[in-house]
Amino acid sequence: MLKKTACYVLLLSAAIMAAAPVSLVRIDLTRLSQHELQQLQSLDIDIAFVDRANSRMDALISDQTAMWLTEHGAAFTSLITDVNTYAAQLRQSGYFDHFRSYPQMVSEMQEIVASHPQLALMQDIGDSYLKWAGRGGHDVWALKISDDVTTEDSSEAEVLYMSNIHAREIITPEVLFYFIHYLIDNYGRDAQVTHLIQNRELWFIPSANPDGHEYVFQGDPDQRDWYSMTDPLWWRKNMRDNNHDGQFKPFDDGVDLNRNFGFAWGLDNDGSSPSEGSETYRGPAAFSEPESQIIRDFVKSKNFIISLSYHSYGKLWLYPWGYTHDPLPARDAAVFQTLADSCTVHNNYQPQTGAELYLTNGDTDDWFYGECGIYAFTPEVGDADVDGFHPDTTRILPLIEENLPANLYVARVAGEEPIVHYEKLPATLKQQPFFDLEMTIKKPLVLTDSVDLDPASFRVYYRPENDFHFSVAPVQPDDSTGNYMAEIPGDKMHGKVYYYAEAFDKLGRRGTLPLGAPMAVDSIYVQYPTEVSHQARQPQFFHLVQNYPNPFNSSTTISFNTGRSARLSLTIFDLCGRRIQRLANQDYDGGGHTVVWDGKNNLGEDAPSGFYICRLAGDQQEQSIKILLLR
Ligand code: 0X9
Ligand code: ZN
Repeated sequence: MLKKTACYVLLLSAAIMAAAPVSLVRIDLTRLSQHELQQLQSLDIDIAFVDRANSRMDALISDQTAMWLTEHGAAFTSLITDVNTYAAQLRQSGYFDHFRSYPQMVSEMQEIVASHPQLALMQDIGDSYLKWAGRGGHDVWALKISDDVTTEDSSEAEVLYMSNIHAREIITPEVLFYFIHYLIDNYGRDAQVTHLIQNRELWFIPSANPDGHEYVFQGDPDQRDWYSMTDPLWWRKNMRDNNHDGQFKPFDDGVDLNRNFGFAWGLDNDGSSPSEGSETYRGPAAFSEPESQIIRDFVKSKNFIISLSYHSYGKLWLYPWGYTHDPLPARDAAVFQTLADSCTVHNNYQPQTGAELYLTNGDTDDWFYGECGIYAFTPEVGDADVDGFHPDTTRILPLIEENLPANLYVARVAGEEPIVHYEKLPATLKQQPFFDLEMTIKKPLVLTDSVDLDPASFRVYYRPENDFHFSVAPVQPDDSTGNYMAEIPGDKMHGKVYYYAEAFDKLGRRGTLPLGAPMAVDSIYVQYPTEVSHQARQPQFFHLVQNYPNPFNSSTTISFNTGRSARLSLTIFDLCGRRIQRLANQDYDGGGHTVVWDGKNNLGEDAPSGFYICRLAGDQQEQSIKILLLR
């Protein structure tokens, strides 16, 4: 009898702990002891976001957990007092109209493929859990974007963009669709996009968890009320029938797909849960789930260099390891840090390892990197203080747009060789005639193999803060050290100076340091305005005259004089440093010359109105003028 009572009490307490979450709260963890933190962890609450720096976290909690927190003196504030009322209001307000349902995602991909069959194709990469189980469900679709898209070109670097592995993170497919449209719409118009589509194979899996996404979207059409269930708006996992009772029940079912991958899977119960009802249930085995198997097999069939798996929220840019605080091998740590730094230049997300956020095991990044050697990142979209899972409709576009530069950047850098290693200049310098930048031909960060450098291609680009045009400084071998040297002229410089180094390998592949320059650059701060008289080290032998007419509408004439015969190139750039048109690259005799620009880009299309930089360059000297095109 006594035994029976004990058993009953145990069951009761388990039921209390499993009570449905009713509110989203922000918990101040500073007042909890280590022991209480462990206890809190064993309550297995649904964590939405952790802010380590400020010792706080957002979590969906039941009334019982709220009582426990109060009893233990943990301060918490309600972000959403009643998650079900909130969900009902959201559904009623038409909030979901601002996001794509899974059928919408699929039909939109089909439309893109139908209208751009050369650039886009769709691949059915497998069945979701519910489809596999014969209970409805979905095909999981991947979209590929590349020129000549039906041909697999092994020389083109492959990049994977994925989102929505967690059902409720509905902003994440929007980030991908915006980028997909940006690529398709700008092909043949924007030089960078055209280059990427011609030289990369970009793959997208907009929803890695379509069953879960539909559950979030549709709600529970049968209005069932299992133990006063939480609205499906808050669902995170897939739809696996854990207890094989033939139906989906939110309390018992679902696997956290981001704990089901096969690297260090189930290493311990902190990084994932063995309990079926837990929000971080890792499943009965590594890759037990159709969705994670699909991604595993798809990734194995490709050769991805970089991957992004979008989540929300927290403004983070995470990378391995997630399962341990052990550092990565030094070379890879440097690559991850450099890539993450550059990805976060524009969105200001915090780059850090997954483990620095909290330990997990079985997440995608660890398997992608640990098993496949992919530079795998998990961006967390959205500001914890402003957005949460459901940003205001006015915030949706900014959140999407802030990730466009990183999406473009990883596409670009996946096929580039970061091949120059340079000694960073100190942050602040007193004025000197020249700042010497020393470089070695090292390969500290190699994304792909086989680098055969062309030392003649070494360049350093620099610009003052208030001028978008980069000037170039040649890089010369320094025979005494075996290194290479460049000189950034110090005269006329004050304030901030931005610079980066560039080199090409013998296949013509470009590498820069920092990676992704000119978007990512280093900077020095020049302390004093110049007092140093100009010390020209290079003989000036040509002179570029302002174009006429300027501004111009249909064509303009560019004139220059050269004091001796020389090989010169004349190139038009836009203000972002992208090459628009090469007007000349030939030998010129000494004397006066003219070249006409008809305002077209290198695809023969009209360049849009705006300022352009016209650069005349020889091997010893270069000079630029600014041109204004008005249509
Ligand atoms: O916990 C997750 O799966 C991800 N965060 S989320 O709030 N979107 O659920 C982060 C996974 C990153 N990896 C590690 N933290 N180890
Ligand atoms: Zn997530």
